[in-house]
Amino acid sequence: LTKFTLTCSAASSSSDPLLVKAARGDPVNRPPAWMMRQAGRYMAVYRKLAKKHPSFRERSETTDLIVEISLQPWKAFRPDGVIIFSDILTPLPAFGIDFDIEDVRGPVIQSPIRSEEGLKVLHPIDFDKLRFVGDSLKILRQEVGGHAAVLGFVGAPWTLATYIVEGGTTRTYTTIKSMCHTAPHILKTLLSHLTKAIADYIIFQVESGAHCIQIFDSWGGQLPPEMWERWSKPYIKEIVNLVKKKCPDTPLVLYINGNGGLLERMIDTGVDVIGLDWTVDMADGRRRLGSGIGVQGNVDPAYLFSPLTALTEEIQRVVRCAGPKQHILNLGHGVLVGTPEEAVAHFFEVARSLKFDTVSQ
Ligand code: 1CP
Repeated sequence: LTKFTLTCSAASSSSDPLLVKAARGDPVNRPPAWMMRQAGRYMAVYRKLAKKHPSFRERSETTDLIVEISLQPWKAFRPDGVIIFSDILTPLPAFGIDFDIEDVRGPVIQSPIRSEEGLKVLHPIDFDKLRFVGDSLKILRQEVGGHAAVLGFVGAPWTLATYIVEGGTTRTYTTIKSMCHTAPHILKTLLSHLTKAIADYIIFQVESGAHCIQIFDSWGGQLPPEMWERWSKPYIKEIVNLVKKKCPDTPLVLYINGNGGLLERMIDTGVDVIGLDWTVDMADGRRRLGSGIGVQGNVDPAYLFSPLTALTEEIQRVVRCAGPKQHILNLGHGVLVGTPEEAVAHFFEVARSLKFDTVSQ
């Protein structure tokens, strides 16, 4: 408990990593940069390791492998944020739901929850089953030694529920969307359970060493905005409330894929930074969100396949539009498979070379 108070309530200090300063809105002389899915299949070292350890669950649930994979982009590109190699589904077995990740199909949940009976498997989150996450974050914090922020992450209740109800990836979300009308109480019970478990899981990650947490509501943008207000936002808001009570200084970033229709509605979730996907113009995003909140993003991941001069210009344009305050430079979604590693290296070189007094005129 003592350790918890120490790590969670540390007030901001000048030794905080650049990314933490920017996320809080403190002055910085360039935007910190990291990439969603910066560890993964576009890297040759990752593909080599994945051949040796073909099970995704093994790769993402073994401390040594988690640390090694998380550090692969850190060693190669020196990003300002080192995200733990994990998945939004990783905590599910710790509260009663088993899953697998198959090579072609992606995430698979053998027993989707769609009924009162199905809810019976749920139990409070058991952190004994997630020791590899806590241990990895502790080691990552030592390994990057304050030179970068260690990033933890979670899935938002709605996004996790899409997998738990549909049984895997979906294009149409028809089962879960119809459940909003045919079995609202079952969906609400599931979302409430996820809310408590995910809030506890964030606090666990912060206690273990995460400087900053990203909440992925990746499929929140699949809901009509009015439905997002009812079926996703209240649960995110509750998570933010619960976490901010215990860890008031830990910045929270909220990312929704396809959030052009939701931006204004995201502001009062209470998060510190809003991730923009690449379909929103950064200048429009800033204008719509106002000055009280940070932004992250939003270079189109496809720019990493373009000539490096075009990539450089686009990074500079995005940074100019975002302005010097409270911006974390990132892509508008994850790095694509097949992305040249030279382009990723270039992205980070350009990021490090930026100076607000020269690019922001
Ligand atoms: O081994 C592999 O390469 C399998 C692909 C893969 C990887 C690399 C999966 C399966 N998960 C991951 C790791 C992962 N997942 C990270 C790594 C940390 C990093 O370097 O950024 C992160 C942040 C995630 C988060 C995640 N998983 C999200 C939210 C982010 C987003 O892309 O919007 C989602 C939606 C998932 C589910 C998931 N896991 C894996 C896949 C292929 C998917 C998406 C499937 C779908 O489209 O429904």
